[in-house]
Amino acid sequence: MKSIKIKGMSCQHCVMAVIKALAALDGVKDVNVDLKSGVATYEEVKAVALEVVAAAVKKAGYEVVE
Ligand SMILES: [Cu+2]
Repeated sequence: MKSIKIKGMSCQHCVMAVIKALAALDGVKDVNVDLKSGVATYEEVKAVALEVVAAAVKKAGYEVVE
């Protein structure tokens, strides 16, 4: 399981936007986002570069910090 920290989420709408953005990536599944900690976790069906994940998060309006 992969784990990333995301900055900028403030409500459940943000959580859904991030989940949607990550779930749309080829190779990513089982996305979970915890609003309180800002941590997103997901499983990789195949290798997905962190830059690709970060770009998707950024496109949704948020930022990967770790
Ligand atoms: Cu929000």
